[in-house]
Amino acid sequence: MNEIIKPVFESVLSGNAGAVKSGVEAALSAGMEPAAILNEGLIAAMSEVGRRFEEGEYFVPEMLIAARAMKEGLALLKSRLLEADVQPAGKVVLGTVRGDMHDIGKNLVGMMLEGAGFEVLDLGTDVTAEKFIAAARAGNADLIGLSALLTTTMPNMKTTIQALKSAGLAGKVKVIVGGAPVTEVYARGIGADGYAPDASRAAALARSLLAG
Ligand code: B1M
Repeated sequence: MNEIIKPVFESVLSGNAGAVKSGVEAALSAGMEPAAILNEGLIAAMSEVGRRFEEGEYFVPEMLIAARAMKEGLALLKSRLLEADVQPAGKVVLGTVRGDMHDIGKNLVGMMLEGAGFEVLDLGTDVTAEKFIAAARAGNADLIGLSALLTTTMPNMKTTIQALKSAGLAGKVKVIVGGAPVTEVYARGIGADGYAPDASRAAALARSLLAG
């Protein structure tokens, strides 16, 4: 890794938002391409954060702090990326399903997806199937992410997937699901395209589903 991008990478890992900002500014001043700063600095660091989380070296707080620091760098780069017409890895519509107000895990999933280069439209909590459909259509989404934390709201994932099918979006938009009570078997049973047990694996799953 070159000396220009190293401070960005390391500051994301340590969750130092100020240092991420100054590192991105320094890399831009040194003439580094915005897309390279994104890929080699921010995305590479978030993928390392994901690896450490999966291996039990990082926990939710470290992941949250790193993701927030990454967001500061991303905010600085956004206009430059648009000018350079750098395309996102994909467009994701994300939300917690109807009746469910839990959003901490869903927010973390959104941050990891952004860290992996996706454009994320977060619809918040208590999101109806109709809202998911309208947002996916309006935003030309590639993927929808459904989160649920309650056994009583999990069935609304199924309702949402059925409504997507009725709306003719099945096959055009992939659906991934997650949340503490959700399992791989449940996800398969309701017709989701994938399940991830945590935010890091949700980003990896989104990448693999949209890769081919
Ligand atoms: Co609630 N709550 N809560 N709660 N709450 C749980 C979920 C519960 C297990 C607590 C318990 O009883 N032990 C229980 C559910 C029981 C059940 O359904 N069987 C429960 C209950 C009952 C309730 C209320 C009904 C309580 C009441 O009012 N009587 C009520 C419901 C409100 C509603 O939603 N309509 C309620 C309310 C609340 C608060 C508002 C107080 C608060 C939410 C604050 C907020 O989110 N802004 C709250 C909290 C904080 C919790 C606990 C304690 C923590 C949840 C959390 O944030 N975890 C929770 C107990 C627990 O889980 N230990 C509990 C941290 C977060 C990082 O993890 O959300 O699992 P998690 O997300 C993970 C993965 O699941 C995954 O990645 C994340 C990060 O790695 N993931 C995805 C999540 N979404 C994903 C989507 C994906 C992929 C992966 O793809 C799209």
